[in-house]
Amino acid sequence: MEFSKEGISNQMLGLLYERMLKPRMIEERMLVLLRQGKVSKWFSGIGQEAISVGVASALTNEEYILPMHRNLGVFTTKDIPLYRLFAQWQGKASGFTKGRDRSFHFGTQEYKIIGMISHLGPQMGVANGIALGDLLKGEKKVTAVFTGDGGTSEGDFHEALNVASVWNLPVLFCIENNGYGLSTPVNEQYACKRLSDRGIGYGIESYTIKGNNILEIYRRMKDLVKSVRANPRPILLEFETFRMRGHEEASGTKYVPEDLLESWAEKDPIENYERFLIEEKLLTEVAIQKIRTGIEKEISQHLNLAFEEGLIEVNTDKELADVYHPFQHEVMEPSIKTENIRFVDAVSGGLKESMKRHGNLVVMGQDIAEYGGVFKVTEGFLTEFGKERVRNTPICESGIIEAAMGLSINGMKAVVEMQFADFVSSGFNPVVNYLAKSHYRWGEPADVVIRMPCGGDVGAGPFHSQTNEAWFTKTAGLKVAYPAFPADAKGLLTTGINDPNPVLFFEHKALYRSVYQEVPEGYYTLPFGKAALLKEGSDVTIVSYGAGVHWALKTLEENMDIDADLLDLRTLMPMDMESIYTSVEKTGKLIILQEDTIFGGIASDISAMVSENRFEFLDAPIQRVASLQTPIPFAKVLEDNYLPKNRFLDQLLKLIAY
Ligand SMILES: Cc1ncc(C[n+]2csc(CCOP(=O)(O)OP(=O)(O)O)c2C)c(N)n1
Repeated sequence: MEFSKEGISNQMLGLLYERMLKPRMIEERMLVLLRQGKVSKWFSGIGQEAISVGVASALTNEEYILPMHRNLGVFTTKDIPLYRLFAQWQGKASGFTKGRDRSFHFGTQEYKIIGMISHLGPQMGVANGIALGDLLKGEKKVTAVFTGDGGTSEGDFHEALNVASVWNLPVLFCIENNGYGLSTPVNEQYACKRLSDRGIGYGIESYTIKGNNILEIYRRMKDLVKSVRANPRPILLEFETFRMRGHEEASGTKYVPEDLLESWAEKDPIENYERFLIEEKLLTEVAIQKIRTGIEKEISQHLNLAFEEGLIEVNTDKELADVYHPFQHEVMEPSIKTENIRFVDAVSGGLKESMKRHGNLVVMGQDIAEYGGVFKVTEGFLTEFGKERVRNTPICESGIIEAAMGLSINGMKAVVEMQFADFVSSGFNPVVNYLAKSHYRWGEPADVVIRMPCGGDVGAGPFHSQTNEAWFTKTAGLKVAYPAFPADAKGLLTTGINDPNPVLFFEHKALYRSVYQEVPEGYYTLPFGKAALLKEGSDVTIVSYGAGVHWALKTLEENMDIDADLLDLRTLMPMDMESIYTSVEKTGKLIILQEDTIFGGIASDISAMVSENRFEFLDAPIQRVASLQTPIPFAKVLEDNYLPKNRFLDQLLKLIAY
């Protein structure tokens, strides 16, 4: 292996050696502890240390780095106290996740390290968001993110490269090509010649670098980092290396040809570099021993600290409280001046008021800039707020939701418009796994609102009509709003944007242009978790939300003899169960009208909770009225048959007569 020390100080040459040696020695100790069952699952980075160390060493402490599961060297190079890492691996309180996640699945703003989620690929989209934040703030920084060769097959990788290229984001995408993804050799993972070739298709400058040569990596990284800070752009780097141990420690390397392991063993990044430093007279056997003893001592001391720490205390209240970032709703009273506007205008107004109020708010979505969005919610925004904050995106829901997460990590706020709520399925993973879980896992809120134009009765068929709120209400960590009226839509959207937690904001398309209301002008907020009692009566409680509220209202208007409480939930998570209980205590009968298909929806949970907690007040079985358990059909007659609105009156009358 050829080393050149040109341009690197002797002090740095020594430091790089120590920085590689430390993760190696920690891992050697870990292997023993793992066999004794004293630490959790382990993904070895032995043989790959030069990449973690070389990349991390080229960044400042103010620049974000997003490592993967084999990048212990990133954490140690950033000087995280070892006992905190050890405590993390033992699920103890001094770790980074209060025992809630394992291994390297954590981030720390203190060290500007943003850890992975198991799904690998989302890291790259998140890096884009962080880099975008830096660009918008005018900071000349780079963001570095890692992936394995296996991870390059995920859609997230391709979406991220494309977004970074289109937006010219200062991200260094670092592929560690280590020969295998679990047991799959690279020739079954991809068929291009080199992974760096993939950058070409995205118009990205790309390089393949020898991944076991610390000096080559460090020098190239220093140069590139300097250049990208001055001239922001993405760069794709493929580091050639090899995974010397099993995918994770328990699984071994039986499927790896012996000679391959042997040839890479000869290219060990630490042994070769050590030999070079000795030849250059920059290191002696005595000095090596001294360094080793120092690291050994540090490891032992910190391990003792971690072992001495007791097991984490279980406190259910704390577990539940940490799902969301604390948010104190600030009441901003509406103006007494009102205007008669449509639902869609109210959404637009709420968003516009929030854009004026939060200079760090960015809106992103397909066709939302010049075109104003397919429903024209952001019409005129581009002129008023500029192209940086009103961003057209490529068609890549995952990549953009991940970028929104990255913006949030970097102190910004983001609103993402799904063109249709149906398409959120293409961005499902980052919503339910990244945004929803980050606060519980490592205390990082996701200050993101996803706007969801949803719902049927518009003759748009199976992929433009779904009301998919139940995909999200069941996922801990998300908030879900579903207003039925313009004034609520405006005030709840502003609150959702103030709230640092991830919010799915459902906007029913059929209401956009059909429902008008006197809506307060200017900025105001409304609290989440408070249902609205739209009608008062004593015979029955009707609970609904979204378009269902309007179906129920119409039914009551056409049947004036029905004496019902009508509750509009307004937000589904949090849900105002107290108002439902209070009403049921009065009426003794409950019917829940939901547009979603009947199984596993909101109505089922409300029904279950009322049966469990107010059974003695009930005079009849709780009724759920919902859509047929089929996809949403296109033809009007079929859709009318699918939706519950024509079945509602019948079921309501039966309940009243029970
Ligand atoms: C979406 C997803 N699919 C599958 C897995 C299981 N898995 C975890 S790591 C891994 C291999 C990753 O290979 P690569 O990206 O090359 O990284 P390496 O482990 O080689 O460093 C697999 C298949 C996962 N974590 N996430």
